[in-house]
Amino acid sequence: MGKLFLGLDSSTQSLSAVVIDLDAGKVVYEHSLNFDQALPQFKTKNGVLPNRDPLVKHGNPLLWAAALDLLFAQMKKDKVALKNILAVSGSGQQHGSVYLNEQVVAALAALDPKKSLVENLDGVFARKTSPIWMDSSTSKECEEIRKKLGGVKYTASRTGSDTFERFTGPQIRKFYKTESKAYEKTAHIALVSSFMASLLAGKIAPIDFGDGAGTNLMDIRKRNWNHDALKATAPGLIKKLPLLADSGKVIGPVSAYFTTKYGLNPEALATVWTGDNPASVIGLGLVKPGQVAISLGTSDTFFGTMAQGQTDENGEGHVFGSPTGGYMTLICFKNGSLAREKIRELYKISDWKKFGELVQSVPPGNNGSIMLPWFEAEIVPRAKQPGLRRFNLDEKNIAANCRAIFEAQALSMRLHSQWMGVAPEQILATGGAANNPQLLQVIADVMNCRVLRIEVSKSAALGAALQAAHGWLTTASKNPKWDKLVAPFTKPVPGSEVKPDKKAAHIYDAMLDKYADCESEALDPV
Ligand code: XUL
Repeated sequence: MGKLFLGLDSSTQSLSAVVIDLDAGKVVYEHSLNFDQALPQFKTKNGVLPNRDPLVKHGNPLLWAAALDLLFAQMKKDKVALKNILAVSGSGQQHGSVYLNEQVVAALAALDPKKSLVENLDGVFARKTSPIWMDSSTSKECEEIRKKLGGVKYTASRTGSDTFERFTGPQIRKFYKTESKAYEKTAHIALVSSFMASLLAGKIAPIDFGDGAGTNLMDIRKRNWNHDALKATAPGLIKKLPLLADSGKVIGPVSAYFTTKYGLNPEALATVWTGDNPASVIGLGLVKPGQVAISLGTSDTFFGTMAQGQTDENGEGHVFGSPTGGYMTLICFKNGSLAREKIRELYKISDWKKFGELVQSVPPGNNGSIMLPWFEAEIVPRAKQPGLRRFNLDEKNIAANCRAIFEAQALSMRLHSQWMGVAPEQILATGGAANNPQLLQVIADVMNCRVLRIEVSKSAALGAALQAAHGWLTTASKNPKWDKLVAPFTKPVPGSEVKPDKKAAHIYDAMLDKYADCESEALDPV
């Protein structure tokens, strides 16, 4: 058996574990625990507590702690070699916040293995529930903070993103405004990631630069809490926030709670956690500037790595610290598979193979036809009015409409990633729609670079395990290299490479401006 590392991912709906054998370059264990099913007493639906206000989405931090107990019990039952794990790291759903009172420090230091984590945490919360990333109830607070910071451009260039409803700063501001007594009693504010790391370390854990950048409170370049942003958010905030640190940095040995109760190696190191997106960047092997991946799911997400922290002055994209030390970007297009499926339904096309044939029957550039497939209000670009828009595109021409949606999605990706100043050498595609060869071909042609498919089932938990390995090796003065570390775990699917067609790429170079004009016209009609 080689060196074993454990990565955990506390996501919206589940807690997952991945154990890697670093020397064998293999994942040796994976397990996911679904919150609704495993812990029905918390009454969540898809991990979220019911609320009368559809904009309010909260989770329960005790549920996350209970899940940690259950997952360790499961690993023990599954005979995972917990006594050989050298370090543990993790990732959490980004932006979610946990509000703790001053009793938490003593409670964490004395976690009693005879009790459950839930019992151990009795009385430590200053707020019973945690707003999570799906919450969109803070538009007013976003406006207030943005205004105090001097507008979209300044907010984005300073904190890495414009203010967003789900980001922690606006959420903290709403808590301060609506429950000021409880805010005063809050001694420590944690993110989901740092809360879970605190349980494992038995002490308040730092927030890393990846997840810290999802708060609208951290200076993206200086990597410290930004005084102006703190002041614009709520009084006395600096005292309530933990230190910022590199993800994977060793906090100390794991709490005796886990060694006594589950047989985890007493010398195992607990390290700083990060957000699920920064962890996925590692789990997909994006460790060098210029590397890009796209996740083609319900929404399409574009992840890229950058050496410098350029920010998007339009305030659409996000810049987070990357666990490898540089920066990563996240651009989320809401109308991904959601929109592709809508077009398929609209034209009653039996399957994706047929859809692909229709796409191929029309030449690249679609004879000048353009579509904006914003079935749902779009995030990038910020289009508040949903709707399908066609430009020089005949509604009745089925094949042209099929080609138009693929081209629109790829052109939008190219247009809205330009601020990064990164011309990708290759793009890794993951998610359900990455199985669609025609979609990958259009992306390769529009982006003018090769596209390869990668299949990693739990990219965040895998990234967390690799982060644990990196932290442990660094502490052992082994000077680990990220590219070597991730390589065996992040190989693209053999034979999946799609090469750009030079002629098509030329056509799309010319089409980009036209596409941008269509967007401008739709967003700001004259
Ligand atoms: C990123 C975001 C989501 C969550 C999902 O900004 O809000 O991707 O991290 O867990």
